[in-house]
Amino acid sequence: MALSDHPRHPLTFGPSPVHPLERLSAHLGGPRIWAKREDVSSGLAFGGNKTRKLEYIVPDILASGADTLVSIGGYQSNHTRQVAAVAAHLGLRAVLVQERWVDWEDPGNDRVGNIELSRIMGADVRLDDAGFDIGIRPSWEAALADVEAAGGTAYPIPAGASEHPLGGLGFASWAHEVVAQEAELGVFFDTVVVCTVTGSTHAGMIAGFAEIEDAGGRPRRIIGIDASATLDKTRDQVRRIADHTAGLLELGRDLRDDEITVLPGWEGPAYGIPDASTVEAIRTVGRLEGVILDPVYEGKSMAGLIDLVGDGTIGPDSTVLYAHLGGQLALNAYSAIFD
Ligand code: 5PA
Repeated sequence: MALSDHPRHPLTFGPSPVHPLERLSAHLGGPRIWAKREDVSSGLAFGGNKTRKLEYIVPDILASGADTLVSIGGYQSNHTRQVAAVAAHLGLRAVLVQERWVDWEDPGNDRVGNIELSRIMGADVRLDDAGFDIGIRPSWEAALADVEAAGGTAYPIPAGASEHPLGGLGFASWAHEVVAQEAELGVFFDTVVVCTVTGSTHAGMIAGFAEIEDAGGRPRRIIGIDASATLDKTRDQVRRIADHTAGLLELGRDLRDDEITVLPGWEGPAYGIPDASTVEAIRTVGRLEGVILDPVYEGKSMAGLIDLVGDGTIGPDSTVLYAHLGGQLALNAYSAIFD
């Protein structure tokens, strides 16, 4: 089954925009840096990478006859906010387990930004004290059971929609979209930089670009920057989801180890906690480009990009595509950093 045989329910305006970051490129003094913007490609509560993943999951939701989406994330989860938006858009209910994934005492951490929007959109938000883990959680299983016990029909969406069997397809399709945009723009992105935590964004890209390469496309590097600070779990999850997604696309071969790169070094002291490099990357891109990054995900992947240019891993002749996956709403819960 090719990607185009998998049903897709559009939740975005169309292909996400791609544009050069001219002043950042000049500042770094070597490679040309471009961004592809998942943060501005949907009208559903500011969108982001989960909106794109959910495009391939909604047909299964609708076919299942479920009336309630049940998902999980941290207090400031972007994912659960996007699930709440998609539920509202489809006329379904959403139950969201929001765990204390981050030890971060900003006033309003459990009230502003993502969680505020989820509440506005009518989601049943349930706070839970458990800490960070990208795996399957008892609190989420309990919420699923609750919905069923109350006579509802639950549709489970795991953290980041990653362990969902169709979770990798959205970013396999992203890879094909990139190739079409390259043809229009007359560029070739030899390096893609992407933030990775629950893994299906990065994994979907790996599977999609493998398919493109096997069909005669030019090879390129997909560099995942870990923001989970639980590197081994994220690496395993990226590998597992990439293999599974490659199977859905009938790639017909195993993915090679060199196709899967998840780099540590910019995760900060823990998931959700920025370090000096995260904050510096956010300020740099804000001041040079007027483009906003967040301290949990995109600030960390941008810090990685900047350092990889600095140490020559990304060479001066490279043309780089930075995947901007959204996430800015969490900035509301990090006000103290920029006081
Ligand atoms: C997230 C995830 P993956 O989880 O697919 O690896 O994507 C990482 C990522 N950028 C990158 C942004 C803005 C993200 O929101 N967010 C999670 C959430 O609950 O919001 C799944 C963790």
